[in-house]
Amino acid sequence: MDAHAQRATKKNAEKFLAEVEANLKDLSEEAARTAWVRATYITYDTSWLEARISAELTKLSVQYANEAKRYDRTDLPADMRRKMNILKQSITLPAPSEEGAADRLSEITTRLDNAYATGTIEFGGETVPQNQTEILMRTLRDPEQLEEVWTKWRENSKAMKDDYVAMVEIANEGARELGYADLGQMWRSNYDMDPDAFAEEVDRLWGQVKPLYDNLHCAVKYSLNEEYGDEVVPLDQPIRADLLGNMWAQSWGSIYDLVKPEGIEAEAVDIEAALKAHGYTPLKMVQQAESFFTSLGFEPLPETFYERSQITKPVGREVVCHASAWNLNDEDDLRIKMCTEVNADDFQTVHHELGHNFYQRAYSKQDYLFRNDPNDGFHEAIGDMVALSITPAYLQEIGLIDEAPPAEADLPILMQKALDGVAFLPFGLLVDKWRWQVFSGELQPNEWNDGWWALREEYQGIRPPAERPADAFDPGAKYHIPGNTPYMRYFLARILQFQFYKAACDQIGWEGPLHRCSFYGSEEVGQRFNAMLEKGNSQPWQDSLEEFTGTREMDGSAMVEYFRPLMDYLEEQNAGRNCGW
Ligand code: X8Z
Ligand code: ZN
Repeated sequence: MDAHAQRATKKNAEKFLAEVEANLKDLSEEAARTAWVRATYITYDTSWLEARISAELTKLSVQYANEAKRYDRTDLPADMRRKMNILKQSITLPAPSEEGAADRLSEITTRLDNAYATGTIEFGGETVPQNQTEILMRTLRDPEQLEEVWTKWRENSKAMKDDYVAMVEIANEGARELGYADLGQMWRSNYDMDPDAFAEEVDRLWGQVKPLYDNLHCAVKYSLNEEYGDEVVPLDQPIRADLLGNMWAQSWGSIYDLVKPEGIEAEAVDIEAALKAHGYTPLKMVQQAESFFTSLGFEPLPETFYERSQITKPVGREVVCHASAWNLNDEDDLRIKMCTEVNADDFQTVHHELGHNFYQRAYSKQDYLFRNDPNDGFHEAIGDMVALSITPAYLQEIGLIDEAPPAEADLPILMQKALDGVAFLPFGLLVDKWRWQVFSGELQPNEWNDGWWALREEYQGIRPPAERPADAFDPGAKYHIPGNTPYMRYFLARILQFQFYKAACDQIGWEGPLHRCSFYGSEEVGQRFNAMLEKGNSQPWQDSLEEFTGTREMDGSAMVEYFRPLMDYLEEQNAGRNCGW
């Protein structure tokens, strides 16, 4: 069809959308299968194939985005208008139409993703692959060794910088061609609200939960000071980033043993120990997570899920270990790709990933362009909302622990959860604050690393273990930067997860303290939840949120309520302390 010959009538818009949906469905299935093969078997050839098809998909998506603009002034029904908007807004990395740009862009992005996945460090006389470096950061306790692993992992990302510079230039040009000021503005445009209002919205949400973070930060700083002394953890400075039990200091659950509440005998449940004591394998962890969803009335995963998923790291070939969930054909070819180990983090992550899969299945009956979430925080919140129901009572019910801990264990349990969920908030917020500054040119390439650390200090109150070298590209040490996955979704998800959870607990008539609620086994919650999931991206997120929770606003107060007992305790502990940084 010669698009330019068509007049921008409603009838032509209908024809246009039908053609777009058919063609994108076809090409994206092929692209997804190619991407799967590359991510689970990284070679020169699989990378070549993926780069080629992803360039083709980018070109087609950009072409359709431009054609959609022709209907900007046509009077269209709401669903068609929404599809046009989706076409114009939803390309993560657009290329300009200039010959060769899309190909260059996808060569770069494939190379960046591979560089991250295949990065290694030399430590203790061994070559350690990416996913094992994460485990070292979780388990080592010697500050010198932690600094060594932390610093060596960031040697890998230095080499990514030139590619990243070129990528930003091309994708920004692509965004400008589509009518945006820069790529950051394009990303912020995808939330059923004005892009500037969205930036204010995330700051508002952060303001709601920041007191919780500040108190957690203070308590952790003092505990680490006790453990490591004034020299390693001076009380008047941000915390050293490598001491927090995580490669990026984004969630701190692994240092629970160092920072657990004092003077309380009861302990949080040691999930890793419980999994190991009960002979859990990675496969069994996935099946356990699946059974949570089926307890809500969701259909079991298809056989092919277990045949085709990558649940553990295969031997003898390079793969992308960073966890992800896929629907290869938009019907029922659901899979996860993980390098699962038996530990608490991965138990959380299998729930997270299955949340994606059950969501993908729920909206698969929508028209092609609506097969997504209405706000990218939703996708990330589903599995995490379910994981909040992993209470001691639930763990006892599934036989992972013999006895539920006494009520005094509430504080340690909340502390454990806060170390992951609350600690994550400023990190979730700042990754894209940094990218927004990079895309807008507010930060120039020679300022990128310092700009990164300025945000890390401002929001997280952390600092690098030593001054960073001039050629460092530390943001590249986090998967989502070379992987080009927008990150604000995880911040939103952290807020939404508690909102969804509180709504589900209200639906089952829960009257106890919020943090003890588990909606395991509630088909009523399952049905109402599924009703929201099925809608996919066919309506604004405000409508979907309202249908499930009764409110049209994202709101951090459910999270604040959940952690209220911990907040009271922390405020008491921190009274008179030198908090802040
Ligand atoms: O990337 C993920 C998921 C895949 S969508 C494993 N997450 C973020 C991260 O690891 O940085 C989940 C929590 C935040
Ligand atoms: Zn996810």
